[in-house]
Amino acid sequence: MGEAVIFLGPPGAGKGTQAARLAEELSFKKLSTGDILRDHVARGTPLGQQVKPIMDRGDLVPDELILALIREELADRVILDGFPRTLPQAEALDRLLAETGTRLLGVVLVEVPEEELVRRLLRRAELEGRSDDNEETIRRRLEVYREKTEPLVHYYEKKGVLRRVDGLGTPEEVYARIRAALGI
Ligand code: B4P
Repeated sequence: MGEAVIFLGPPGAGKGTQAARLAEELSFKKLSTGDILRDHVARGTPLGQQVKPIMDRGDLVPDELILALIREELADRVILDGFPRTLPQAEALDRLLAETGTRLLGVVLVEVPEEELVRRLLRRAELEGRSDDNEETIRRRLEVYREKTEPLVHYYEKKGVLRRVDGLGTPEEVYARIRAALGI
């Protein structure tokens, strides 16, 4: 029987950072839809060419493209970073987990105030130069998060699997809170 952990939270909350560490320590596969899409863009694949303008605007890539990626990449023990991001994605994931007999260990919601999110993403823009880390796109990504992804908080809360974690502080402090919240 497989096991999965989901990381949920606004852009810049530290999901990618925390998911990477948890995956390494638990020997789970980290599946980041953002990383997979950026890799396609960098390699100039047909999918990459299709999604680049969408990502540069800060909008979400269509659900059917994301679901095809997830079906290909899902593993036995997996940390999902940046997926699901819409209700149809969450419903499709539920079906996939049921089909593969995978148990959801928890959904970690990393909570960070908006001013701090913008500050972190602008700092990353200076360090890494990601094309979607400019102020206009960051505002759009936050808007899309509130509209499309935030409803998942209620969705998972109703299922009793949501674990809220304060994302302020050092990555080390946040990580300790996540381990405690998941009880693993
Ligand atoms: P993502 O790659 O998922 O981008 P993100 O939401 O910005 O999160 P990320 O993981 O990069 O940032 P993090 O919070 O870890 O998505 C990018 C785009 O891909 C989307 O806009 C969309 O177009 C597309 N996409 C991806 N998945 C999709 C899906 N399922 N459906 C549709 N479209 C999809 O970290 C941010 C920064 O904060 C980092 O620089 C980090 O170093 C720093 N940081 C982390 N923890 C910190 C801490 N405690 N203190 C200070 N800084 C910290």
